[in-house]
This record gives sequence, structure tokens and C-alpha cells, in this order.
Amino acid sequence: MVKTTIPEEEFTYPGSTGCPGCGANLVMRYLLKGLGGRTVVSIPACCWAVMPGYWPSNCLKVPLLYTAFEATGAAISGLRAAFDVKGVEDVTIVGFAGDGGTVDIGLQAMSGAAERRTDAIYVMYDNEAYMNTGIQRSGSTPYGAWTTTTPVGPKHEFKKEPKKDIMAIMEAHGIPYAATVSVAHPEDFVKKAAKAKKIKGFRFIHALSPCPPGWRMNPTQTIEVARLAVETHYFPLYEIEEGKLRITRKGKGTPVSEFLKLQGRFSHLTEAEVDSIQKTIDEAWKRLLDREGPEA
Ligand SMILES: Cc1ncc(C[n+]2csc(CCOP(=O)(O)OP(=O)(O)O)c2C)c(N)n1
Ligand code: SF4
Ligand SMILES: [Mg+2]
Repeated sequence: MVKTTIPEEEFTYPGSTGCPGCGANLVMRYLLKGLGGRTVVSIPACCWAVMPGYWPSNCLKVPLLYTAFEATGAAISGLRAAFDVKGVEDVTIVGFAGDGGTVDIGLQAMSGAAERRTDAIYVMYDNEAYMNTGIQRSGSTPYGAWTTTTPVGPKHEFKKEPKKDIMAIMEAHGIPYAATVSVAHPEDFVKKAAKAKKIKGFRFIHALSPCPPGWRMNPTQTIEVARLAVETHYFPLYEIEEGKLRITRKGKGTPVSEFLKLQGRFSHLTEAEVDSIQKTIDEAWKRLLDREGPEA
């Protein structure tokens, strides 16, 4: 039997209403394994707002507070205040939102919660578009991607603007902990969640979350695509603790074309456009290595 550091206990039941191969399913599963059962989750409008199932069914074993699309930062602030009034200190408060609900419509509420040093963990599962409402572009959709609002055709072209750097935005708030995680690296994921749990204040976790219908990919390749995102440096794994950045998996630097070619949302790209994506990734990776400095 393979030895693993991942706790056996599950805090989700099998049978969410997510699509086959949904990366977001695993994001919730690994997150809760890292945090344990004394956790309360608040979820705004997004795929995960419907994935727990229809009442009275629910695939989550922890309490869940639904909130409005833009309000996750406010909801977790209220939850924290309520537990504080009751003198309950051992419950971890989690905001769990999509990329649209985080980098776009929920940015203001999240920024306020971070600035107030709210004692909570904010998790953004990033499927790089507004998936629940039909694959519209978000501020987290990468350059080059097809979405239904950045269609490919004679009159319209794919998304031309780069993805918002939400990790940099959150670091600029001076928060004590921010980390990127991948469903292809569950041990690293669970360790980071468990570490975030022990830290006081506002903590941020950015999880890349492959979405087979939105990324136009085979649902059996979710882990392969997530793995290639790390290996190509498209989505590097790192953490920033009290301002110190540490890369937790270096990745081989596989050409980004290997990641892009598994997804129909990038199938229209020319060789020159793929080269320009590669160049942007190489520059960002170099900046990350420089920022990390020599390994201890
Ligand atoms: C104020 C408001 N505007 C729009 C909507 C419609 N809406 C519900 S979910 C959603 C998309 C959410 O996208 P994201 O946060 O990326 O999560 P995903 O669906 O991709 O999981 C939208 C636009 C809403 N519920 N409330
Ligand atoms: S649309 Fe994408 S994120 Fe939403 S449930 Fe399906 S696979 Fe998951
Ligand atoms: Mg999304």
C-alpha cells in the first residue's frame, strides 16, 4: 500500500451534483481533509452553490452558509464575529468562492475582510470563467482562451487580456499566509490547508480547478491537465508566509503547448500565439525564482 500523509477521514459524502471530472469537487475534498470537521463554510453563487445537492440532501459534512455572489468576504466576517460573541474559538471559518466571485464581483468584500485582518480562510477555486452561468469570461480567464463571451470567429476573437494576478493582490494586503494549490498534488494541498488553519488572521488559498465542459477537455484528464499546469509553470505551486515566498514544487518546465493542447478552449491558437504565452510564463517563472532567492 502506498504511504500517504493525507488523512483518511472524509468530510464530503460521495455524490455531489458536479459534472464528471470536476476539479472543484476535489478542491473541497482536500481542503476539508486539511482543515477537519470543526469548520464552517460560506459559499456564494457559483457551481459549488449547487454541487452540495438538493435539500434535504447535502454532500458536505460541515455546516454551510450560502451567501450572495458578491458577499463572501462579508459573510465570513459576520460568521467570525458571531463565533467570537459566543466565545467559540476552535472553529475554522472558510469562504469558498469561484474566480468570478473572487477576482471580480467579490473583490471589494474580500479586500475589506483582509484589511480588517478577519480571522478566516478564503479559498478561491479557479476554473477561469463564470462556469455556472454558461462559461462567460472572468478577470481570471487567461489570455488566449475561448469563452462564450470571448468567442472565436471572423468578428470576435479569444480573450486578449491577461489573467488578474490575485496572489499579488492578496499579498499587497499584508496578509500572513497565501498559497497556491493543485488537485494533482493532494499532499502539498492538504499540508498547506493544515498550515493555514494554524495561522491567525486572513489567509488566502488559490486552487486551480480544471472544468471539463468549460475547458473543452476530456473529463478523464482532470488530474493530467492539473499536473501539466504545474509542470509547465502555467500554475506554479508556492506559498507566501509573512512575506517570505517558497516554491513548493519546481515543475520540469515542460512546454506550455502540452497543457494547452489537451483543452479545446485553446485549439484556435496559432504557433505565434502559443509562443507568446510561453514567453509570458517563462518571464513570470523567472520572477518567482528571483523572488524566492537561494534555497535555504
Ligand atoms: C449579483 C449577481 N450577479 C449575477 C449572478 C449570476 N451568477 C450566478 S453564479 C455566476 C457565475 C459564478 O462564476 P464563478 O464565481 O467563477 O464560479 P463558477 O460558476 O465558475 O463555479 C453568476 C454570474 C448572481 N447570482 N448574482
Ligand atoms: S461546470 Fe465545471 S466547475 Fe461547474 S460543476 Fe461542471 S466541471 Fe465543475
Ligand atoms: Mg469560475
